[in-house]
Amino acid sequence: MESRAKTTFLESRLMPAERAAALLPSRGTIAASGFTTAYPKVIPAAYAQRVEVERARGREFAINLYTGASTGEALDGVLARSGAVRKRLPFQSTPAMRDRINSGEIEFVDMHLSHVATYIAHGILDPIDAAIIEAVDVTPDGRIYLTTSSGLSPTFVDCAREVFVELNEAYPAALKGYHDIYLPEPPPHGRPIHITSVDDRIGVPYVQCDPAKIRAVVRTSALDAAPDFREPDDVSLAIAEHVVEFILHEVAKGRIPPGLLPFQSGIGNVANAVLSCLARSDRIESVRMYTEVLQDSIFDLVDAGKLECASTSALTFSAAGLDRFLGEIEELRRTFVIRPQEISNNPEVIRRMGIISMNTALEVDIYGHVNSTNVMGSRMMNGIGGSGDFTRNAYISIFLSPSVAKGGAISAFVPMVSHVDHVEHSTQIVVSEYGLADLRGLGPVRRARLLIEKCAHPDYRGALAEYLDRALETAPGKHMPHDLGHAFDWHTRYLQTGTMRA
Ligand code: 0RQ
Repeated sequence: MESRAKTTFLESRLMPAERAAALLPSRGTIAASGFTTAYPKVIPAAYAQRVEVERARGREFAINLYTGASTGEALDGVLARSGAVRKRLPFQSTPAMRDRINSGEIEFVDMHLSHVATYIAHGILDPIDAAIIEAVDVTPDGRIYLTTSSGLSPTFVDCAREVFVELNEAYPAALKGYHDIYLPEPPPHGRPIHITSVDDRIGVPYVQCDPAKIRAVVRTSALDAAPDFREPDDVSLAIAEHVVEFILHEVAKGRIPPGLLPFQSGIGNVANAVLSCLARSDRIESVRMYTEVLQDSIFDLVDAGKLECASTSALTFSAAGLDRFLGEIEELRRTFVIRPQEISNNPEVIRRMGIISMNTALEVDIYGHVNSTNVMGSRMMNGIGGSGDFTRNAYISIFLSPSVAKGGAISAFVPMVSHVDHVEHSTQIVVSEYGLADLRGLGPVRRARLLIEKCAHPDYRGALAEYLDRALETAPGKHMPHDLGHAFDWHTRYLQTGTMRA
């Protein structure tokens, strides 16, 4: 009976990607699943083809594209190149999208990931005409079972006028049960979010949709473009070792309980190396993660028998990592939980659970302001993502950065950052391969001296100290002295000569 209902439901909705793409709007807002992984792939490709054909005939396309976080070439790449995207939010990392944002062709709204759902629900952002959601299953009563991320999909399904499902048959049905779908209640009388332990489940394993809104179901077996993680290099390993030493020091001081606090870890190779190092340390017995992305390094913790549980909004595995995950999908369900980003990045939960956040910076200034997004103050890299949600609310916020970039031509430690994402008030611990600066409880000038001594590359330390001394001499205020006429000399020198070195 149930299976007949399913067949009937699917028969009435199943169609090729081209037909589904033809039903999407040419103007308005398209929201898509995807938080590093689990973005739709075949409907966007068909839509991009349609855009090409119809634009040649003079039709105009202008869409806003919302997702949970970054996606891949199959969504951001093809749609950016199609010329249909006018506005993109809240995070991206695909070269084609990044280039068009930086050329001024696409308006990018770089947002805290925890804010997006509120902006949609309260009508601050344009309403969603169509949501395209990758799923492992969809039932006649409108239950949509998501694949490897949750992100904003529950909110998109809830708010969209129409829903398009990409039914991805590359994933086994055993993925069902990984998700814990629960959305915060609106203010002013919303109840607290009842997560007191990383592995608490408070919702249901599917996204409920009004079946009448499901306009199309398209079958696919296309996989996400898997990231490639490098073996940790010496710089990443040195950074990771400083972090582990610091955590153990805080435990010894009684500032972190012996069972540790849950960790959040950002994206990229350095973050991956830190988790691997936690797994290898014989002085760390168990780890809990309350984070937004899990990368391959989570398996180092699993193999070391140290992973108690991991809450995330996305599984972001390399091809080998995904194989391993699929091979152990039944056992890992006890350990992993995938949550909507309104929950994984929820400031109240992060603060209450005492998270230790670890994110990567592009550059840090002598007083601890952090730039995570805009290279040389203007060229967008990826976006702030969830780094602000975690940093601002963490019990301990850690920023990681190699001391130099581009073979030493750029110092990651500068007199004044060329763009600010995280202010000195939120930045507590800064780590480079040279050392760790604990900025907590220090005034600006002492912070500056410590950051220069512990974190800056030796080639740039002298020049940073000179800048600070000159600022102390010349600035009208000695609280956070700056030599404003020269604060950006290093950046302008790099732009003019290709190096920050004098
Ligand atoms: O460029 O590869 O062309 O040489 O930046 O740097 O060292 O590979 O580091 O991949 O971890 O990325 C901040 C971008 C770091 C990332 C950032 C150049 C460097 C290289 C990448 P090349 P690395 P990563 C959770 C948390 C914000 C969002 C966030 C990020 C490239 O971590 O997007 O934290 N963070 N989210 O050469 C110019 C500098 C530079 C520089 C490095 N000072 N100036 N270029 N580079 N420092 C996840 C989510 O929110 C979903």
